[in-house]
Amino acid sequence: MSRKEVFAVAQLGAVHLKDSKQATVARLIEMLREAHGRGARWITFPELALTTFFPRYVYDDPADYDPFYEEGLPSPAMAPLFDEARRLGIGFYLGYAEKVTEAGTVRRFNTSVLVAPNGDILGKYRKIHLPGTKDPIGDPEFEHLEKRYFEVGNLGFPVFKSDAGRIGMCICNDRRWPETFRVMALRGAEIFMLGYNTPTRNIHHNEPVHLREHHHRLSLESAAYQNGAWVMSAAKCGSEDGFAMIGGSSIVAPTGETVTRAVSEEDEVISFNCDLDLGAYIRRSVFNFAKHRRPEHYGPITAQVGVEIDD
Ligand code: ING
Repeated sequence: MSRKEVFAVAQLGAVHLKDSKQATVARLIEMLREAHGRGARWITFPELALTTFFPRYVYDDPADYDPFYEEGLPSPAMAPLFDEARRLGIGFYLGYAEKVTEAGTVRRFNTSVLVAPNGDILGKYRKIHLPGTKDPIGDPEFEHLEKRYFEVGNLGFPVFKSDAGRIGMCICNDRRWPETFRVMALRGAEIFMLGYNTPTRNIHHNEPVHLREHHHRLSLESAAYQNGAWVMSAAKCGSEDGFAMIGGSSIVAPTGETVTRAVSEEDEVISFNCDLDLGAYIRRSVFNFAKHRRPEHYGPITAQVGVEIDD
């Protein structure tokens, strides 16, 4: 008897600087309701889903960028979404900018929260792989200042038990690093949920635009297959105040096949009736970690940060 469960992904179109959090949350709620209409019991929202992708701008004074953050869980802006999800009995992943005071210190993270269909908060993840720079590079087309506005996550890569199986979370750039998914798979994750904001123009170098989508898809399909897990990915996309970001929200099966994806760069719900046992044969055979992994030869992966040439 296979465990079938409808999962949805809510792709969010452009959120502009002038858009209020209330208006954006209303858009998320609309998509939540559409997902409910399709029989979904879980939905994945994007990274930093309540505001425009503000790390593209240079701010010096915290008073200028603090409005982009949320305090408290749920924060006042999030509360209507939490309430409606609980009313409809839908669990969700939500990405947001987290501001928290820990031991008297104000800390800021690029965070995602996982909430169960009954409204219980299952846990949080704080983004570990922060791309871009801390200081401006001086080109307004290419600023990507996540290292300026967020600390590296301090919660590791946790996996959460849910009534739909074990769920792991990550955020955007994390998906480019295979270590992200392997750690969660070693903790039993069967489903990965992630949101992303990926500029069409590469922040590192001027590569052909079609590669943005290719690398996004490649990263997810590899992660799904190599860990025998379902991958739900939700874009915030479109042109935010003239800054374009890729769409391509998707659901990827443990076989590594993208089974459905968004076709627009607007608000769009995609969904799929996922067989949660589909990955079992992969985890029992080709990627049977206990049978085939040889950690005694993997030392450099945790012992080193960068390349070390020893010849
Ligand atoms: N965005 C981009 C991402 O990793 C990026 C940043 C783009 C890094 C292209 C490297 C290449 O998809 C976020 N928010 O991480």
